[in-house]
Amino acid sequence: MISLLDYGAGNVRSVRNAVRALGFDLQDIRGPEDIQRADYILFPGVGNFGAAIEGLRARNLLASLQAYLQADRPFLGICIGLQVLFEGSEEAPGVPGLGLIPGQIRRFDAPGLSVPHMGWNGLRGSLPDLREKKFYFVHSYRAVPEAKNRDWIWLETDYGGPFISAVRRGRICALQFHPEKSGEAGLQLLKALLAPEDLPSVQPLQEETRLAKRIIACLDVRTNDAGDLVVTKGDQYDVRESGQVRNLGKPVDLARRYYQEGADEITFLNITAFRDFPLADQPMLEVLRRTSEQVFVPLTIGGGIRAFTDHQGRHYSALDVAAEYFASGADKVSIGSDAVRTAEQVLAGTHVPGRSAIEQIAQRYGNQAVVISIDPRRVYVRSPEETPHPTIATKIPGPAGENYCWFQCTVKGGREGRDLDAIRLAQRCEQLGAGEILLNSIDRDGTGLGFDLELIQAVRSAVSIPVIASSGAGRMEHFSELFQSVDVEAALAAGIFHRREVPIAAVKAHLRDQGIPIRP
Ligand code: 1PR
Repeated sequence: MISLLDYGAGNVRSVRNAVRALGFDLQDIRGPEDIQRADYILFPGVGNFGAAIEGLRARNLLASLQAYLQADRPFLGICIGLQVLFEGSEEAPGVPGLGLIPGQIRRFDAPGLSVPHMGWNGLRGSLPDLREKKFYFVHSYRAVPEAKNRDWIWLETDYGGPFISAVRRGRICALQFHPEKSGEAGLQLLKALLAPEDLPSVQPLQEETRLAKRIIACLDVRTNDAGDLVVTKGDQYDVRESGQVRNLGKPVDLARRYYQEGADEITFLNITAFRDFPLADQPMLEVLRRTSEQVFVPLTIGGGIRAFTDHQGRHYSALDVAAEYFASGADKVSIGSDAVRTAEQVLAGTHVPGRSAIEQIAQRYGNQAVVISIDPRRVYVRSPEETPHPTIATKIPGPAGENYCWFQCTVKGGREGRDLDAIRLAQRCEQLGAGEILLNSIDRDGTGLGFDLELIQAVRSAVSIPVIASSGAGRMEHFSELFQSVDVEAALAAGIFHRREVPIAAVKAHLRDQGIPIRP
């Protein structure tokens, strides 16, 4: 029996699903007496160090957890569940940690490094059968190996220098990465840790680990004219063919297929949620719940994340909407139209600090949980002086031979262009606390002509958070061309996978042949 310590932040549904899928029984810790009685405590954490400690304090669990750990009773921490074992964190100055392990948690700070460290990386000092495997990390702060914590270090990983990716001593173990989101390799490791007698001994490895480039499968979801929720796919955002919404399959089935084929992440975009209130969309929430029971890689959901007042005058904040998505199994939410509105307010000087969806969700669930989905379209000009927006000199001339363009933000699924460019949108959102950019291109979407490398380079060099390049993949060479020319963290594609033109495994094999790090 595993006792789950849920202090009320983030998505613990995935951990529950993974532990149950492995055949263990789970019970929730509700008070200090449950800690005293526990045989094995599992402490998953996402979000913020300070919130985790405060959550333990508010539930009166701090002292009993410390006593449990001091007595060396079986414990597995995940992510923040590792960090709280240390003395403190730069993320929450002045908030003492549990103090079991000497040292402070520090922010990644190497120059030029994208933060958060998000994606699939290796483990050094690894278990022998995990040698080739990669595991899913998502964090901005990390434990640093030092002489005083050396006897706790189990595994290390490299990202702008080495950091501690797992600690282990006696019966206490904690992982910085998410085994519950790390596919089959993660499930195997989780199983071994929850039944420690099965755990093989450690064989040190010396090689440097590398963060893999992620391949993300995207499912645009909407209700078709018959009222069924279907995966669809547009050409330059037009999803109708002969008047009908294109139906490419059922969302849960497709997500499971992509997981089995090796997708590193799955993204659902509820593409008409800007019209309807997403919490009224119970089938979409059900899709998320059922997917998270079967798919053990990160899930992102976007569409309709904004404040809303329903027919009865009841008000829902964007945080309420996001909370429902997280509770249904999402690891990240993606914000489109509302991010544009917020950035416009920031630029107009009318933004009230702390009020935006980006800030509120990042504050509660952590920056890594907030993705900004940008839907830009090229606007051509003859010279940079023709527009106040930042332009690029382009090698893809416009319809009248123009050699400059800017990237106009759109809202409502590309239906409405705004007086704001993608670069400034990305920068403002990063400042407000977004953790990642999903960069689409209306010009390239569904065309199979390859990614818009000029757009991607322009945004990549304007922000320091991870960037997912999207739209236009038509051949596997488009992925290698992307990663060889722009230092983005991930590539997202839809049509090429839905139409079974190129399997995900073939894209990965091609990238590996080109020397690009991927998760096998
Ligand atoms: O504005 O917060 O409600 O979010 C709406 C979300 O829905 C946004 O993320 C927006 O990108 C998305 N969306 C809205 N309308 C459409 C549409 O297609 N009509 N889909 C749409 C956007 C674009 C990509 C696509 C890639 C790859 N889909 O996600 O999957 O372009 O396609 P490809 O590989 O086939 O070229 P809000």
